[in-house]
Amino acid sequence: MATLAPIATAPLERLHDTWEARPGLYGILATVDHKTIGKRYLVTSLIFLVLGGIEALIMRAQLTHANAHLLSPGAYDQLFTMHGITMIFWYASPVLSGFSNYIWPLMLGSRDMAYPRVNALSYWTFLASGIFIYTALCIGQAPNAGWFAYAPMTLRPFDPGLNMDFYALGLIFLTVSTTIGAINFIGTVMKMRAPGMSLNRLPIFVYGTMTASFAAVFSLPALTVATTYLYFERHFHMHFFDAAQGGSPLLWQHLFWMFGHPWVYIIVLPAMGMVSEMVPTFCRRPLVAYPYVAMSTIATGIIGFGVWVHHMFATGLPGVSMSFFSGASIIIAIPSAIAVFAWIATMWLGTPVWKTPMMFVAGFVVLFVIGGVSGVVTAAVPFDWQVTDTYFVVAHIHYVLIGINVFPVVAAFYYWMPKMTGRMMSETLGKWNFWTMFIGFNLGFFPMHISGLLGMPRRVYTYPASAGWGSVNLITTIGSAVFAVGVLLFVINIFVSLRRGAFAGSNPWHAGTLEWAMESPPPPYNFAVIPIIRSRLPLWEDQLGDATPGLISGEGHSHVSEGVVLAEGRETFGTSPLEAHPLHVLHMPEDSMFPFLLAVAMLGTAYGLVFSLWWLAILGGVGMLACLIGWLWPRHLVTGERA
Ligand code: HEM
Ligand SMILES: [Cu+2]
Repeated sequence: MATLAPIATAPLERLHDTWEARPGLYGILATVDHKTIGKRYLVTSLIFLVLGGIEALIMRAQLTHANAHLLSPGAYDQLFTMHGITMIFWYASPVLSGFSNYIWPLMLGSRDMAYPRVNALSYWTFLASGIFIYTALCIGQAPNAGWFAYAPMTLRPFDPGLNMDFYALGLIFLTVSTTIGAINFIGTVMKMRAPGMSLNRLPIFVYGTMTASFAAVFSLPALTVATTYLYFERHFHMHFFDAAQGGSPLLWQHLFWMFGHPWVYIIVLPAMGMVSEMVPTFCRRPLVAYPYVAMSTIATGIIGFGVWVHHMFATGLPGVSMSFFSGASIIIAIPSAIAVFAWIATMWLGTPVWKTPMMFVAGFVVLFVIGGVSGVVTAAVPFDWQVTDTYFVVAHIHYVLIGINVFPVVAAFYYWMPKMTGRMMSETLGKWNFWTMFIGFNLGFFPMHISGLLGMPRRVYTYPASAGWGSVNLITTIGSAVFAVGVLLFVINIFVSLRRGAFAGSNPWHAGTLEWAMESPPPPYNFAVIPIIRSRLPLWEDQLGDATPGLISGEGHSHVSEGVVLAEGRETFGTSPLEAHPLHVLHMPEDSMFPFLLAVAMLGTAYGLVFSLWWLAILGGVGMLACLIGWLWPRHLVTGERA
């Protein structure tokens, strides 16, 4: 197996000095290291997962039995909305960005992302927008119209507090982070791959995040437009959504779901990609049908733009358009099914090793199938009319979101944490973790299908005893509590492994992809020499020989320990988009305070706008401008840099 051969120490020290962040506060705030940023993303989004989970448990406590009085209707509204937006926007997508940020350059054989400062800005704006939205909860004026915030409910006459102003501005703020993050991923995949890592040698995880990033760039503008309209309508009496004044409430729904459905794929495709990395490792064979899985990832991303109206079947649209969108929604299951068959075939043909990540992956496949089936049936218009806005849909979204996002994410923590920290997570605790989460989840969420079919509407703070929904709800609450214990075990396992986990070494799972080539945790410069790639699984070439996928006879093998050192300042290769031919040596930027300061200024503006403190908004705006000027100011080349 290829490992790093010792190279002369002098360049290593130089590399270390150039790439390491400065100690102290400056280093903390100014670092642009993708590994640090990735870890911050992961920790912050886990905190949001816990916050959203606490909100969920409070709701479940209220719903345990009929006529409960733990929460007022207004408080319940704020809780389900905060729970929904926290999970969807501040947990599910950022946690995947965290993994991609950390893993991508290692997997691609690069020393950083394409735009390291933009990367830092995307983290700081993510954090700042989260602080902003939780300010609303702290002052008791959290968003309260559901995560998709339908007009006209959200307009001033019906919702006069600051609640929906926080929603509109918070999402615009977060969109900045997500958009620039996505552009960074696209730039990275196009330019920053190790020489020889052609498109047919890219890991599926990279395909997943890449597709999600394109989808984000094309779908987020619809959300920005919708939320900007909402803010303008609420503050400046414009009438985008007010039917009485010639606006249209349906305009909100179209804009929101044009963004909203692609977003669903944004928070599942990278997770499916992570599964496609773990399955081969634990089944000890390359992924079956790699090209089809790669293509199906892209196909899902594209078809995902043509199904949004399935969220609007109950709005009275013409039958023809409904049948079109119903058909598209059924068709989109096909590419997902291709991926499922590929994983099952890989397990079938390989020899699965049942480590904790693999158990979560197998659990994910089961939940994915259940969530997929409840999705396909709701794509049929008459069935949707029966179950829309009932707990059947709540069951469906949780099977999809927890099944396709949370389970793979937990698997990925078990899988990649050893790379990030140098220590293994406990397998014993891991098994407990898996079974409590899996059993708790199914116990809690499967019965929601039944309460939905029994007619229980979503977003109700309580129900009468005569409705007959008491026992299903009791079971649901118990299951949710068991699931929460599972999440707690997971968090405990993280902390335990940080202190006492066994040392991981460079490649504890004997995986085949490049991120396992260097020691764990990786040095600040990632690779001592820039690797040269000749197959899809560079670290398995010794075992698989000529059967390694992506190997072309006559081209030779991958080199991980020999290659170009590039140690004159922060340097890495820029390569061509298709074949990854080395084109030029890229000079990567130094650390900078401007991304952090820019995010602080944006936070100021957001507070100014929400509280109508115009002086603060203007001050923030001036601050932003100043930061941008500082950021873009032409620098003189310092010693060691090359033009
Ligand atoms: C312990 C785990 C969880 C529990 C017990 C839970 C429970 C709930 C409950 C009780 C509701 C409100 C139902 C209603 O009144 O209509 C809800 C809504 C929702 N949940 Fe969860 N949830 C959990 C985890 C998650 C996760 C991980 C995600 C996403 C990644 C998520 C996404 C949503 C969404 C999008 C809604 C809809 C909010 C809305 O109606 O606007 N949930 N959940
Ligand atoms: Cu959808």
